[in-house]
Amino acid sequence: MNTVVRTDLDQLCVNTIRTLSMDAVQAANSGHPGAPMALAPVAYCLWQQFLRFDPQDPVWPNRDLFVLSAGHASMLLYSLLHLTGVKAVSKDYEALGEPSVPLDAVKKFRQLDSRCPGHPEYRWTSGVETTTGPLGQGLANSVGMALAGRWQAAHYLRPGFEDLINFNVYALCGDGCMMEGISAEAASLAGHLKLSNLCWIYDNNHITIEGNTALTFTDDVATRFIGHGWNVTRVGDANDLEMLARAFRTFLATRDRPTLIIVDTHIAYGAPNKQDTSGAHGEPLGEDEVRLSKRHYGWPEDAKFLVPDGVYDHFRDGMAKRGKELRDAWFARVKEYRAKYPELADEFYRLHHRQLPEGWDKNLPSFPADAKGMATRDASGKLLNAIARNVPWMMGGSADLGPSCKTRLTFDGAGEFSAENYGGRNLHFGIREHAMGAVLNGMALVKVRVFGSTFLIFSDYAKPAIRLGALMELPVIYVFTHDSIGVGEDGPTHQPVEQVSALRAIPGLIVLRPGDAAETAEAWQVVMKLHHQPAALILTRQAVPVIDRVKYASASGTSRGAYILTDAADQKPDVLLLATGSEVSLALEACERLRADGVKARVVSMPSWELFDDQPMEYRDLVLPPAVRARVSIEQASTFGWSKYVGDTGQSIGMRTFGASAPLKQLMQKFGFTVENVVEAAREQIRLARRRAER
Ligand SMILES: Cc1ncc(C[n+]2csc(CCOP(=O)(O)OP(=O)(O)O)c2C)c(N)n1
Ligand SMILES: [Mg+2]
Repeated sequence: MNTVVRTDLDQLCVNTIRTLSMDAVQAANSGHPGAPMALAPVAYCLWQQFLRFDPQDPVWPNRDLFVLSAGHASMLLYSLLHLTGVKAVSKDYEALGEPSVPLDAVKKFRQLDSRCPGHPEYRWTSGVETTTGPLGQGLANSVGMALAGRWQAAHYLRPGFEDLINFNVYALCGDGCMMEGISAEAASLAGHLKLSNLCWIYDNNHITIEGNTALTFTDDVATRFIGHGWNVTRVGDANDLEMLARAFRTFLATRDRPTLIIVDTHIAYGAPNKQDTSGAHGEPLGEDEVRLSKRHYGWPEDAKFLVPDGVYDHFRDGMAKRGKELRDAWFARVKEYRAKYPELADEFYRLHHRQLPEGWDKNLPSFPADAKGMATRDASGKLLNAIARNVPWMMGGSADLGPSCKTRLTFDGAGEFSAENYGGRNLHFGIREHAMGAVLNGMALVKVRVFGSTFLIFSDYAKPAIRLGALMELPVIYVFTHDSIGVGEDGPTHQPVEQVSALRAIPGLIVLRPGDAAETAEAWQVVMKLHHQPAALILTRQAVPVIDRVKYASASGTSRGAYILTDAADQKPDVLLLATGSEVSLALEACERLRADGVKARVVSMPSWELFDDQPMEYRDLVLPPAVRARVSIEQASTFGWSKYVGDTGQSIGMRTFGASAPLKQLMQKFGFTVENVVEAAREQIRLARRRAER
């Protein structure tokens, strides 16, 4: 059989998605064919009939968003991006004219530099709205997108322009997403916030990698979501386009809560030996099974990457035509809006281009020297409030620790975001750190400026999302407070040890642990200017001295990651003391003690390794002269990684065990964060260096 059996165009398009996916996985000899084969009609129905998306302009701000949370089914998305002719977009959000996913890219699925990598990657393939693969993340991203959509509508819409921001968010997920805890956090939050612009579609195929879900997952998913406050509907046959359309219409008609559509599917639908088996999950079907499946679809068995006549046209005349009309009409409306509300329109433009408003840094507090000092979390709270007041589209919140992390926006009009007030800028994530991270990513993907906070120790609970934010290059700001054993009596469960190292190990994440209030002010200005990098501010619970900037160097060196805070009189130090955060003032004290004894010491404040590593070599060598090998680092965290700066002969004063529950002073003694200990380490370093020089 070598010709396509003529069925209706809908079926032809569905089968094209299926066969493209099968062929790509087979050619790569790697990937997941089963889910695309099963979900082709679901995705087809949604895209062709409902999704408001213009392939010519895949970044049009009011487009509907499609999230493939089951990222392993990436070929489903690539097939759609290819068949609908989605155009590539530049870094500056300009359409380039060339296709995002040419057929050649599909043929090179999973190969180096192909626009079709193993899992969908935002930023790399235009039309991919978020990076997915780690299951459940996409679902929580979609909640952030829907939430940010509601905020944008509440903030920007004016009478007569109610339809300007009304995009919907669709997320497609599988059993894996449903099992991951993050989906429960995200669903709970979305239900609570009544996000009726959110629709999840559950690929209920009863199969995961190890076999049937009878092994692991017998939840009554419908009941669970009803419990979360969702509208739940069901489609008993994934191949029934009419039933699917009805379900989507039900979603569109539901105005008071999110919708879950449970679709009963058959993984690898049409593959005679692999359908309904986990064998169709993580490996190619095999040439023979591909052929047999094609036969089942009425497809030419030997054709590969075949797009039959009429398929491109059908998408062009359906989804693409509708999308373009909607998009053009929207831009016409924006023109009218701009004429009437130029300031709001300007804001909206800046928001969508990740720009800051004029005067975003006006009226920032400054912090005079103060030996008694101030916790860096307190300084941060003041700065955040001053900045957010100047940046109308900046918002965020905490996983129930806002009062402790000082991330509440307290100025007039900031407001509380809730189902009754979508215009509020204080978000309340509840005790859901993991979802918070992924929701922040989703919000950043629709371009609002976001921050989130919790105790540093609980950054672990958000880590998978922080990592994906870094991978996606999203400018999410994390405020992590209670940053060390300095939290004292709460004890080792709440005292971070390895968290800073772990965050520093994430490529692209800017970690900043400022040493006092003034460095905190500089740090906030650094992170606000980041457009494509997430950042983590690591802040103290306890007061630390506000350093005398007349006696010592200005905090402006913070933006270079590390700077000389005080130096030997002849600028030829015998020993370098490197410190971050609360240990900077300890280093200064030790330095003064050493100086009183005639020892030439230099203190380097080192709030950010990443920023410092980015400096030219001349600057790095100026701050840390290679010839000076007597070096001591002081940081109340794991010493992991410090050898990069102190060298293999230097000493790191840090944490090598978990902490303990006790008042702060006792902990400092116990773990060696005392002036005496730093002085002794410095002297020992100098002794060792001299001995080496003599050899
Ligand atoms: C957080 C996370 N854990 C594990 C995996 C590895 N993994 C990829 S797909 C999959 C099974 C998913 O099953 P399901 O969502 O039902 O997809 P289906 O096999 O039905 O397509 C697993 C365990 C992953 N991608 N992410
Ligand atoms: Mg499954």
